[in-house]
Amino acid sequence: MALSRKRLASLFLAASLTPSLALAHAHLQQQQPAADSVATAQTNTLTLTFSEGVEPAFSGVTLTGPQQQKVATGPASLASGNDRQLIVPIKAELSPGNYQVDWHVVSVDSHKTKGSYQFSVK
Ligand SMILES: [Cu+2]
Repeated sequence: MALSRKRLASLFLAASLTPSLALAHAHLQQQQPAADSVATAQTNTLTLTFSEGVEPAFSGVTLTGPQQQKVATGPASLASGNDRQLIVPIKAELSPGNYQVDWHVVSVDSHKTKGSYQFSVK
């Protein structure tokens, strides 16, 4: 049975769309506290917004403080109704100095991405 012209067209469309979908990794678009900003000592949450949905069970951050110490953080979860936004509770008061956030995520298309940014506390 010959494929109809319409069916053939949709197959070509699917084939041409697949590579671009596979390349859609989760890139960090926004973060709170913002990269290179000055946050308050009361900051108790890191919020990271990505370009696509992420899997919280396979995503997380490491927060490193001014004396290169690891700052305790809770498990990452998704913002309600937004699978592109990862929320990480900070379990310690932040002393003044520079902080580095090293993040890693697995996006809903199962690709891994990672990166880092810094902020400081007055
Ligand atoms: Cu991807």
